[in-house]
Amino acid sequence: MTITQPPRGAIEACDTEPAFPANLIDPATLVDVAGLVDLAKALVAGDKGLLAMDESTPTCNERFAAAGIEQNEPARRAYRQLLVGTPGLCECISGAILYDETIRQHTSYGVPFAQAVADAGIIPGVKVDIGETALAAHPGEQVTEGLDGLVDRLGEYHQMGARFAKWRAVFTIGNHTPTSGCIDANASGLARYAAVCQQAGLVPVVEPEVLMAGDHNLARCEEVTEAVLRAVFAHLADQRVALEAMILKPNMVLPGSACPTQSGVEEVADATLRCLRRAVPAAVPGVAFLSGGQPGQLASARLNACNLRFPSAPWELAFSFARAIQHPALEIWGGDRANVTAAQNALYHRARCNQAARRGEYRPVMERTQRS
Ligand code: 5MM
Repeated sequence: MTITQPPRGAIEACDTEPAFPANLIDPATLVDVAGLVDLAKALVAGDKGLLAMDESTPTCNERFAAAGIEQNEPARRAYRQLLVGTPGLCECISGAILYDETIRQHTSYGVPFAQAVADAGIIPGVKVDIGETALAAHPGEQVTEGLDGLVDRLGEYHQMGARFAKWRAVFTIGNHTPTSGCIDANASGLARYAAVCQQAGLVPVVEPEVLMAGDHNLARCEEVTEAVLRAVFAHLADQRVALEAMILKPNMVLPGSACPTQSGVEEVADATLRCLRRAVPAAVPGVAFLSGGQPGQLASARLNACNLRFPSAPWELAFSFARAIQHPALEIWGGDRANVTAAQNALYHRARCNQAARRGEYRPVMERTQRS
């Protein structure tokens, strides 16, 4: 589909701008919207999900240190090669999100990482934000950076083989947070990133994460998540982002990790879907949840409940987990080459469990059957 622009006067005369996809893309930067729509659909098709393996170097090192693994570039490369080389991974995983360091690396066989991902039957993607910084005049709140030079970086990533991108913004629940200033600044950043991505021919994965840290209850998380998502979609509309050609990567609606009342999986699924229905347009093809520090089995059970209880949701309800899918594999590997196969089997197992959860067919008994 090629989008052409109506005469400029036609747009300027409008009091309210028509929503995408009505002829709003500048002819100087014609975008193959149909290609992006197909790609976005492919990322959430069937019962597959995304593998988030885009931990920044500090985060990766932190997780390596906790598992007693050396923290250096060869170790990070070896671990990412282990993940990508997992036999059969493409049965459950449609796309893998790489980090800047990884997409610039080659495997030990000399293959560029994005190529290795594609060779494994998985669509390569890349995290393109450069992390969070303190938001001025908003104590305790952060804003995500990375818009400067983004057009050039996206061109480079596309040449390296990336076909989608990811940008994460974080929101902390406190007595007086998140503030409207923090929500607005981050929603604006997410929307500007998404528009630039589509212009560069990459599908944007838009990740507004309301953090689980805190003692707030489920209702408070629902209230905040809804406010954040409403702001994000208002900014996406302002920036003329094609909703059909993006993926939303939100948190599930959960009580804070320190909340004395922890809700059941059905309650979490109901709150999550109520929130999404209120704030996420049906044009978005897929919602790929982050795990946010949930234990792997619980994340699978909650994703399962979402799919089981809402089979006719307008969006695919998928996953884009990092910790909840990688954690057992990382622990088993421990930096030792002798453990690679066992670690890959653990990764494959969690991927299979989440694949079953996509169909509403995950059962705790599945945890007892793992290939060896
Ligand atoms: C929330 O983090 C994303 C999903 O991971 P979980 O499933 O573990 O919550 C993840 O893609 C994250 O954005 C990357 O790990 C990068 O995080 P850092 O902190 O390294 O930028």
